[in-house]
Amino acid sequence: MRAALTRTSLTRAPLARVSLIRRLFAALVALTLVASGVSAAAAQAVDSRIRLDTVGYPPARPKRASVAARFDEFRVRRGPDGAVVFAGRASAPVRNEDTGEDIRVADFSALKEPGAYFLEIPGVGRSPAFRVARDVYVGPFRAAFEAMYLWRCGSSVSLARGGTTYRHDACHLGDARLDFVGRPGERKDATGGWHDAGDYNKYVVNAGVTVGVLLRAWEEFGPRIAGVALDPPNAHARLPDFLGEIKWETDWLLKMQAADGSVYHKVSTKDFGPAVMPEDEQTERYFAPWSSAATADFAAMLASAARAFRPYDDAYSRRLLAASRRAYDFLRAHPESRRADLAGFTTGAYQTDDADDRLWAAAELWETTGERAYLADFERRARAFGVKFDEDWGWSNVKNLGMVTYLASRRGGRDRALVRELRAALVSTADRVVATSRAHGHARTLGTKYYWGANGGVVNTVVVLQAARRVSPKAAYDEASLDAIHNLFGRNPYGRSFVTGLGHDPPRRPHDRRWLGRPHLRAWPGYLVGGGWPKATDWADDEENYRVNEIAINWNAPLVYALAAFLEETPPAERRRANRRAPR
Ligand code: 9MR
Ligand code: 9MR
Ligand code: ZN
Repeated sequence: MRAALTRTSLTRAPLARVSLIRRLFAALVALTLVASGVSAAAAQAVDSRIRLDTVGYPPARPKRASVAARFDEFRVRRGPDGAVVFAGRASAPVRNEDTGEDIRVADFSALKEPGAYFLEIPGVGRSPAFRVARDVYVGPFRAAFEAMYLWRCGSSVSLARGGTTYRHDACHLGDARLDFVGRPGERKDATGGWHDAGDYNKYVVNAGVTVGVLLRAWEEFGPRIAGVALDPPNAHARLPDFLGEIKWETDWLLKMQAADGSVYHKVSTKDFGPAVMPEDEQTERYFAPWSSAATADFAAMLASAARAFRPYDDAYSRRLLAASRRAYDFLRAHPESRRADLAGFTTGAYQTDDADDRLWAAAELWETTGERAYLADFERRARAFGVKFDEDWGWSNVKNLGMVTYLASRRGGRDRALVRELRAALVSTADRVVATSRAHGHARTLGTKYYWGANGGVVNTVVVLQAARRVSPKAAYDEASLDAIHNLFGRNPYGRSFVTGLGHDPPRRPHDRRWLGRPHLRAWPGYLVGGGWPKATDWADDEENYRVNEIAINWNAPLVYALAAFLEETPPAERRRANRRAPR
């Protein structure tokens, strides 16, 4: 395996390779174990009671499996030859409320040698194969981020992975009509951007948290991200690939602003459309009236993007900042929270009060411009919120993004007392996440909270944990961050990965119109599904069940963020190699 870790495996999606290696590997394991006298039945049965990260672990980090069965001893065997490389004992049982199971932990953190392995527990079975490698999350990072490209609207997309080409033709080139915004019969250009989810509509509020989290990843882990070659490479090579993809969204966002500075809430069909490829959706799509949350999120995203793009494209950066300021000025003249009038629509609503969105906008505009009026606005709003961070947050609550930007700032002029209080609030929030994760049978950072899209919430906790690590560098914050990833890749009640194309037995039928109702079409790779709710065990890999098995941009973005945080496990020399692009 080590020898196979060449530039190619670091830079190209390892999906094909991994599945081929897995198959070879499974065959080998079976043969070797039979030959060495291990009972074939015990050796071959992957048992879903043994739950671990089926993608794998960075060598130096903790490694734990949750086992929903009674056992005393476990072994770790090396994939290729079946050799026992580690043996350990079960922890005392903990009650897992989610599933009503007693969970015992198998801790194999001491195993640090890179390789491919599986756990074997006499009397229970074996785990799926997993890797230990410094670059273990490079491929998943690429897949989760390239999934954003595959969501592009307004152009054709095409990506070859694992012997399959995922493609569609240019779609929704008529976006969009202005009938609901006072100009019946007229049309204005709103092409581009990413589809929201399993539906093809485009919602500014949900773009907000998505772009916000992706730009946080860039701000915090930019140099590491830049070391990973991504598809598609930025066409003009003026931008890092990562920013090139984000520009696809910000270009669209610029088209969502009205002349008065307000921002339209969405572009959408009136009702959810049929299960056809995007280019075959022929129903008219409309601008929806403005909302103050969309306008504030727009101001926040574009101010943040102006910072990210400044070193590469100053003119574009200035254009983004000017649009952001116009949105903010509009909001100052309209201080009340205003929901969009969505009377004409039955598609996604994304309605939310705007106090957190306005706070976020003020923080980003201040960080980008250094102007005191934005700072004063942010600080007043932060106090009004009671100086707090939230463990659980998302599209309807983005104040963490503003708070994190303010705390991470190197600008002078901040209110020292507020900085101190916010730091303390951040650390205590992160400590609660750590405690929650430690008390949970599957080390889930959201504990026993389940709701629509909660898998996205699990990785959103990583943004808080990483911010806390910068204030107070405790190992526990990285550990809990990794626990969030491990939970989504298989340390969960199913022992399965929740991300298409990655890890063991991933979702094959998420709710998405690109393959819905056409069972011969394979689900596209790199997508995180929403997950079971109201109970942990309510997930089903059922394409009709959009409540638990849809995919969405705001769930993939924090997955990208979390994986980006651990690209650091790739040492600099390998990162430099990864920088050189391998042939397609
Ligand atoms: O497919 C839609 C999905 O993208 C949304 O998240 C979901 C909830 O808003 O709604 C789905 O559309 C369903 C609609 O609400 C009711 N009729 C069946 C649709 C699923 O095909
Ligand atoms: O993620 C959204 C979730 O918080 C809401 O409870 C749910 C119902 O309103 O809608 C989810 O968002 C969907 C959106 O409305 C339409 N596109 C698909 C989104 C993910 O299911
Ligand atoms: Zn489209």
